[in-house]
Amino acid sequence: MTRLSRPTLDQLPKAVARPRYDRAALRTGILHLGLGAFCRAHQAALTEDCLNAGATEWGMAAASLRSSDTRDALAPQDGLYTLALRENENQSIQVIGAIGPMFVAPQNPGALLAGMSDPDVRIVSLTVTEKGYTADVATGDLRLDNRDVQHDLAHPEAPRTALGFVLRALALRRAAGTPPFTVLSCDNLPGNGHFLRRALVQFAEAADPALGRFIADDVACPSCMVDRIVPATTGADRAMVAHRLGMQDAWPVLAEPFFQWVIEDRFPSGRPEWERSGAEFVADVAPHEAMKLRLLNGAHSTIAAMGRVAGLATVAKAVADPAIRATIRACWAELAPTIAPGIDVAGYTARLLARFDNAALNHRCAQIATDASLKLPQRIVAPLRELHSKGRATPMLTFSLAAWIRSCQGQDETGAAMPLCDPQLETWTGRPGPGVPVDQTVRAFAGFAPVFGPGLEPDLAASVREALADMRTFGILSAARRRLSGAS
Ligand code: CS2
Repeated sequence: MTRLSRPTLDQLPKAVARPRYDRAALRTGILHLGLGAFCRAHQAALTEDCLNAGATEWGMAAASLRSSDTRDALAPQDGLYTLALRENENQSIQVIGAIGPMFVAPQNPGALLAGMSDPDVRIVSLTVTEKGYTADVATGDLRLDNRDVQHDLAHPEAPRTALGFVLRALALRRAAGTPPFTVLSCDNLPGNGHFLRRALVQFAEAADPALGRFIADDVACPSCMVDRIVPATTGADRAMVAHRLGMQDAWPVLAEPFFQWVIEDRFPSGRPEWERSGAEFVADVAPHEAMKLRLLNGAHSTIAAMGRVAGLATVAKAVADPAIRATIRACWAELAPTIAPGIDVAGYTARLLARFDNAALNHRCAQIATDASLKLPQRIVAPLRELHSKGRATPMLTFSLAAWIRSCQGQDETGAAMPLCDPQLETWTGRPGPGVPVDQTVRAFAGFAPVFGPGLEPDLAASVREALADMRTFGILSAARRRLSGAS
């Protein structure tokens, strides 16, 4: 079968949208770290609109920080790939050309650094997931005990971490008299720009205090809230896309049509007009970010834990279960007072449920459960503590924590294996096994600092304990129903 690539573009069916600009004339204005599905369905898709509108100075380059899989799949396609947007039976399909040069950091760190030092590059954006920041999500401090951070401090010329690359490239630009790029975090972290900046400055200070001052004074790290549900691509998705294109695409991306990108407008070296395709530029991202992290991502983590334990593999299947649906609604009701006034929580959550119901997405609970211990602090624990300090009842948020603990215990309720996919938890030597009594289990988890910092408050821990005991006795769905009805 023909393969998608520059020479085969004009053999695509007429209905398939494709780049309307001359790709050879693009300059690389953005270098993106983290060549995953999310960036290809979100930042690159919005940048594509700018390129189609003639802003040829904003072409993208992208780098994988770990594996070469995506680059290997896309290089024979000249970086072209398909974005299929699906909502139940509706589908639109587009070939995106925004990404030109691609790097695989571990294969050739010098090439990536050279790319980042190019004066044309004015933005370095990141989707490297929570753990990619090598910082403690609960405190925001750089993990100086991380082996890769230590490596980068000792060998700055060949970094391994995202922050190591950013730092080295900024140092090289400074030495060459090239203005710094703006560093744009696009990960689901609270105050992602501040979070990134703090870790970056700490990193720089550990290497060279003058570099630390330069980063603190002269490098902009705007925050932004990104949103689009982008499940991992499956073989069935590839087959569907091949059918629609009449040719093969080794790594298409599937996503929902909905997206949001709310960005703090602080780009001293310029930026694309992303507002052209619906991004919003604001002075303060925090309220939007809290809304999204707590209501969307928080619900996602609860759905993922409950769905996995109950043996419901996807978000759509899990939220079709009345007990899980009611749990999510109850969590939203508990969280509502933590959301800024002026935000239409009822409208937003109604839309969220419709998005979760999108059966065409096949969004797997196991995907969301990955690295849960790095996600819960900002999604569940922070708002829970806020509510607790105001004396508010939070029975379903503590239930969600119990569901997470239950989901870390190896086997689901159908008896199937439930692997952890959370390296931070896997290496925790104090992690209680599945047979350990509820009391001891909750005591151990409540003392797990990366999630709970100094420890979970005793009354909250008691509430988690009751929920976990119920889950063990009645099963997770009955335990949810009992809790919702006030029976436990
Ligand atoms: C999800 C997010 O995997 C996860 O943790 O909650 O990737 C979520 O789908 C996106 O943030 C939606 O914008």
